[in-house]
Amino acid sequence: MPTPPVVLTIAGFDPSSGAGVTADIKTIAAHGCYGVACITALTVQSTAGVWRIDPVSPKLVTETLEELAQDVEIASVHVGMLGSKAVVEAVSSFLATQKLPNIVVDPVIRSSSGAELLSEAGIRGLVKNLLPLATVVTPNIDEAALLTGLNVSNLDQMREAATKFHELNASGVVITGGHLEEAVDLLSLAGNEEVFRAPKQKSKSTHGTGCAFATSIACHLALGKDLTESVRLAKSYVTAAIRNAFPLGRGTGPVNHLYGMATFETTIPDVGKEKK
Ligand code: PXL
Repeated sequence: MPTPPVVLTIAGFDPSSGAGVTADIKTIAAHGCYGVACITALTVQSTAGVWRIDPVSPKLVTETLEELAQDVEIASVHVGMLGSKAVVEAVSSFLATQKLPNIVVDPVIRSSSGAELLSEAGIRGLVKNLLPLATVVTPNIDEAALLTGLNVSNLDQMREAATKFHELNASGVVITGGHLEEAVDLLSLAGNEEVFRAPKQKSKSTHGTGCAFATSIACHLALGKDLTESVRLAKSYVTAAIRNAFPLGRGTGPVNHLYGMATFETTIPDVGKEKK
């Protein structure tokens, strides 16, 4: 069996597995890659909302990342929720020293239910130290507005925000406008842009769409696709994961990360069967 590309996700833990590292590992497996993870924060949450956030110590984060980087060849990195300024700094200095390829930064600031997931100081650290290291940064329109200080609610404003992200030294930018009347995403890369349009999807199962999108981009980059193709394929993955979702919990349910997985059948059919 050939070794699949290894995708590293650096993100928080959502016990309901709609978002965060456990969701990311599902996404990575769904793409045929191998997932390794560094947890940045524990949260108490369910589909109903986020109730508590405990950041992991920056030292534990650094040690985890260094241990993984020494052991396996990392083909791409997904950075999700970081949870504290100290963890933003630990992750930034790790990535600055290691020079890993294909770094996808999802600037997680607030949960869809409105909980604050990163402080003002953490956001400043992310802009200063992490954006310049990103192959691509994937804010939704609210995060884009918060990070650039601009209004971002239509395509022209998304273009202005993308320019601002480039001024902040982000190499590629995808701004996702899934909440707009016509769902539109803008990819801006070295002076070129690509607009992805899709009909808006009405669904109660959208918890984790941002994590799934950014992680899917990281997987496609790891598999050797270019950025434009990776974004197109990631958008299609998330659309399918929403369409194939099942109801779960009282609140916003998870997307179905593993919609493409066949029912499990052992490939060694006679294991466990008694020989007569
Ligand atoms: O969707 C943003 C997000 C990312 N990561 C973790 C989360 C959330 C939202 O709740 O909990 C761990």
